[in-house]
Amino acid sequence: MKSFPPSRVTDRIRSDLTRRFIVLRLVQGQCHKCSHTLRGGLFPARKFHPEDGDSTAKITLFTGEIDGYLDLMAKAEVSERLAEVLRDFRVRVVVSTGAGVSAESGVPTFRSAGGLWRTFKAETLATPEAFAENPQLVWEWYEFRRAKIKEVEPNPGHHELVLWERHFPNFTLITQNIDGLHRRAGSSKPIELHGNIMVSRCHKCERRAGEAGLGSDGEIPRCQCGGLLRPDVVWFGEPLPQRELQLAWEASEGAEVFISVGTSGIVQPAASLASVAKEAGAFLIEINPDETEISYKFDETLRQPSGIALPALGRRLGIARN
Ligand code: BJW
Ligand code: ZN
Repeated sequence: MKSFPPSRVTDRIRSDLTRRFIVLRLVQGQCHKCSHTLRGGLFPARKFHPEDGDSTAKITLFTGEIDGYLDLMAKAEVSERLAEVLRDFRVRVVVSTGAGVSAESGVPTFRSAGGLWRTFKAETLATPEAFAENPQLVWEWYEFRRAKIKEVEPNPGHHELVLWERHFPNFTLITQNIDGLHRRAGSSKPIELHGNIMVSRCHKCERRAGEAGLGSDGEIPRCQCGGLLRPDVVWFGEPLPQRELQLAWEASEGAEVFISVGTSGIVQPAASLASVAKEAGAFLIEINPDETEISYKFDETLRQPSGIALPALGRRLGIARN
């Protein structure tokens, strides 16, 4: 990674901040406003001062040493074969995303360092049994996560996939994510396999109830049938929504290129989609900074964060920028 003097970085960053996304790799820095010190890692710029509405001002508030600016410098090291396949805009492309694609927006993953399941126990929070046992605790946890998700913005990975949807007429986006960031970025019809955290549904009659929240006294909202509402997400041991699963399965069977982005590939049945595509003869790509349990299935891997790899691949393929 090449280092730029901060002044040069600042000019580049300012131009991208107007597009409201950027990821900085920080060695160490201190916010001159609140003196908060940050060390190492990838940070969305808005994380520094989310309350500051003027995004172009944010970088000047930050007086840290910046070790390069990842987005503009990233190269997509893909084979000629892949570039060739994707150069035909009529190719059938399926992109399947997991928590990693939202990591650069500041949404924690489940199983990587800092992931939710490293701190919280899945079985006490994300199972129907947990809800039956302690609906209050489950609701509070989801309220907390909903609030966090509302604070964040889609990142360059999400934005790039919107460009891909416009570029490839045969494009399907499948996601395990419940954060709705693909839709917020502008993807028109992501297949949400595990539901959406912003929506609630009745645990008794299954009726959807849009967005609901705990009452001011902490009371759990109820459906008109009297049943408790719950988040409209898929917990362990529950079936995936039938229509979404069928659409995802069919798209994977018909894929010529299947790109798995930011998923550990552990959770079924979503993890099987790559195999479905492979058996149907698709070319498989994995985008993930780390090796996964299913990495061996892929024809090519890009070991980069998705907010870097996807735009770099898009540029390499000549996909129109806006
Ligand atoms: C980056 C990055 C960057 C970081 N850029 N990348 C034994 C064998 C096989 C199956 C089972 C089994 N025992 C039980 C099962 C079934 C179970 C399952 O698969 N369990 C496994 C854990 C073993 N599956 C189910 O129960 C499913 N239902 C089912 O099977 O139903 C059958 C049925 C049929 C009929 C009737 C009844 C039942 C349901 C699964 C639901 C999963 N739900 C969750 C929670 C959603 C709600 C919530 O958020 O609270 O979904 S769990 C959690 O995992 C969430 C995610 O969508 C899902 C997948 O996680 P994901 O996206 O892969 O995240 P991570 O954290 O694992 O990985 C992130 C990756 O990103 C890492 O690789 C990083 O390296 C990478 N990364 N930064 C790119 N910047
Ligand atoms: Zn009901």
